[in-house]
Amino acid sequence: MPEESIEHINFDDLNKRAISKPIVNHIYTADPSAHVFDGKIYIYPSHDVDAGEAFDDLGSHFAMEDYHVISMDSIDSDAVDNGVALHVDDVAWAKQQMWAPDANEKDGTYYLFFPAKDYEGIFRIGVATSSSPVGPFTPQPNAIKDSFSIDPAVFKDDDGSYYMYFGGLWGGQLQRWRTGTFNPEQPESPTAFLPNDDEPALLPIVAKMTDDLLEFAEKPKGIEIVDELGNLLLAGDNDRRFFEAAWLHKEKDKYYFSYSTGDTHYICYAIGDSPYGPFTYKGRILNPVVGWTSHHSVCKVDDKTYLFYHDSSLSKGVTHLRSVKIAEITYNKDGTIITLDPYLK
Ligand code: FUB
Repeated sequence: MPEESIEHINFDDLNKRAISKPIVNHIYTADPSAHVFDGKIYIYPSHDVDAGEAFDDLGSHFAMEDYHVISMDSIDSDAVDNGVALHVDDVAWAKQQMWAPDANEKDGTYYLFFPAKDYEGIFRIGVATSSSPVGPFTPQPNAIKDSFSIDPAVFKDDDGSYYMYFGGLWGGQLQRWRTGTFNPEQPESPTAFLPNDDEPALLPIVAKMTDDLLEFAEKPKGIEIVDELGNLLLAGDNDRRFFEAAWLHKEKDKYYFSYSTGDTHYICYAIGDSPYGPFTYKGRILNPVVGWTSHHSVCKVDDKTYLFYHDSSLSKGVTHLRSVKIAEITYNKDGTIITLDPYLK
């Protein structure tokens, strides 16, 4: 739901119609990446704060400094805030903007993957490790070599391989890497360097991880999202093209790549047969929420599948003060997902 329309919203009424409530309300949380480790639910969100930065289209108002891990014994139980898991001051290469993270586990070690701007103002992706899923996490001294842009999501495939999906337009800087190196020119607008509307949209990125999950095992490459005819989605197809918030999950041997369309505020998905794609666009998982951004994860808990998402209802529409929510999602027999409306009509 675009920012300009929030002044007309009656938040008391909206919150009554919301399909879910914030899982915590003592802090603002966003961009939830959910996993089940050892039978317990762990949510790795951004920790939203008001740092006094003005709203702009580069997302300068998202000036987050640390991460808290939220845990839940079951989908119906209270959510527990486990305190600061990692702070930007403890990451040697990172200067600011601890944006949407993810985590995963391998051989008893927990890995937190996070984007932040380095001292040159370039978004990179880092890794921090812990023996506990709730941290505290110890960061690597450097960002992942050849990493760029934002919103890492790390998927473990059934064969034990791990893949990182990432990328984000505008403030996420993906468009500044079109030539393979960072375009250092100061853009006058966040849309500078984007393809024309009739050109293929920028692709989200994937890279297989090394065995120790600390680096990319291969050069990152683009993931194709195509329409029903097999044509790449176009840059001007704002209702369907990738913007940010990559996530991958598997259902009945099919790979589901889901993402936010950014300026049109949908969470969409596309289905493929390989973790590298191509993925065929199938539809929407979530219609627009209150607040400019929409960001999610999909996680199976017991035998049900849940969408972890956020909105800005608790802050009464403040774009950078969001709250994580959870809603069940269901599949049709053909594997398509039934679209959720975040607020009942
Ligand atoms: O939280 C900061 C940014 O907002 C995330 O990285 C994007 O996905 C959007 O949710």
